[in-house]
Amino acid sequence: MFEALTQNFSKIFERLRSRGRLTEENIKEGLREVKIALLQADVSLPVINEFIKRVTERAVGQDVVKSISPGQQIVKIVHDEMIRLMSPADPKIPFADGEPTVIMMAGLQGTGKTTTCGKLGLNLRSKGRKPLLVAADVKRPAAVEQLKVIGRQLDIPVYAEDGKRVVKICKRAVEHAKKEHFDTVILDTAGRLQIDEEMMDELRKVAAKVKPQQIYLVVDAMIGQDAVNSAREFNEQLELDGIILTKMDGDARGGAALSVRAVTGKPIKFVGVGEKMDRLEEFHPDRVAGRILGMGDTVTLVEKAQKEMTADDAQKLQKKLMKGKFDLEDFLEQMQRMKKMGSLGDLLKMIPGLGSKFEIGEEEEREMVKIEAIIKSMTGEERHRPEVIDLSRKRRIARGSATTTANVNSLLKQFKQMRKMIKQMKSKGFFGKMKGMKGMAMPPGFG
Ligand SMILES: Nc1nc2c(ncn2[C@@H]2O[C@H](COP(=O)(O)OP(=O)(O)OP(=O)(O)O)[C@@H](O)[C@H]2O)c(=O)[nH]1
Ligand SMILES: [Mg+2]
Repeated sequence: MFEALTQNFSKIFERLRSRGRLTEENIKEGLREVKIALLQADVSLPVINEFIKRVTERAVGQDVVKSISPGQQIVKIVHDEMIRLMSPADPKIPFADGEPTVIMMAGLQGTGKTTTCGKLGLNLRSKGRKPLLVAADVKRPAAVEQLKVIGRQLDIPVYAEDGKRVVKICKRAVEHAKKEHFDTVILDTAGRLQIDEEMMDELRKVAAKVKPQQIYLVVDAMIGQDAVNSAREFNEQLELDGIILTKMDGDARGGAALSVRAVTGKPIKFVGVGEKMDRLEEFHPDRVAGRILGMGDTVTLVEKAQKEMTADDAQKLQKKLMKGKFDLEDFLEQMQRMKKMGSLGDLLKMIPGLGSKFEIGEEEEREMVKIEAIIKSMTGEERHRPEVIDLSRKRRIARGSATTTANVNSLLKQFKQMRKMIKQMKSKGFFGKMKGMKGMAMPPGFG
């Protein structure tokens, strides 16, 4: 998510950072570009205008802090304002005491309500709750079946009735939950293509009679501006407690995430990031802002890295990198560290300005297992000086690692590219900038 926006921001900030001093003129120019980037990401205009206004006020009125460049200062202001725009988000669900907590999903057709009921059920069960899913969408017979399939898949019970009276079904579902000791009841309601009176009326009735503790609006992030408009309408008709943004994994431009809180005043609770049942995440504005701006989730990364790597190790590594002495042995060592720290893909995404350029999925993770085997089949000399590896050595290494010479070739090629990249980064002063981050481990590919 947010790839395009992140790329735009990276470019804008690179330009701003490279200026030694910022004048009002180039602040203005930079912010004009910020505005265009936000428009392209489908953020609504009034939200953007307010945003730019606040950033300008803060940027112009601010004293120049000596230790950081004015460009960095602007990045920080934009970052802070972006967090403010999406805050507070509070992913916690206030559970009722001594009776089942009822959560109602509402939203337009096809936004992901039914899927999200399953996802949320799974999420809450992993936190020790005992959820019951309720088929309160009686408009389409297939809708009940869809929820049942999800329930079976997750092993979460589904309450369904044949009748058409939604309020009655929901009420009886809550009674059933009490009797069977379910502590969380999730209502899957019907969607419509457009917001119509009948649907709103039905939702209002359920809200009034069943009194859900939480009403969440499920919003499809892919439909951009329309998502924000429908959220506004729902918000006027129902007492919403929060918003769940779905399909943030697609080519969603992300604008909905930035506007929806400002427009409704309601917090984003969760985001759906895939069709699978475990693809639901809590929404944290600070992390999202960090990702959008390409500043990465530096704090998390540094914390994780510190657990695995002492400052001494980091310094040794950095020295090697600066001297261009990084070899396959170091590469292997880094890779093993990274593995301990979690998925490589997740970590790469956190690297400021770089993550978005490297997509690492399951396949690449498997690839890493291969790489490890290949390096382990090399002699010390080969690891230090890969250029000595000729065809017969390649064959031996391939045999030893149960791979092919093509695999060995591709690793050697990658390593060569990586060395080239390190050189480039060195000449751009990248490592100098990293000095402040002691204990920061560089992932493979970056050192
Ligand atoms: N990629 C992706 N797809 C999603 C996500 N959430 C839901 N979907 C897909 O969106 C489609 C519609 O999801 P449903 O859960 O059936 O939507 P609904 O709101 O219940 O639809 P109606 O009941 O017809 O109003 C399905 O194909 C889901 O797999 C998500 O976070 N990411
Ligand atoms: Mg549905």
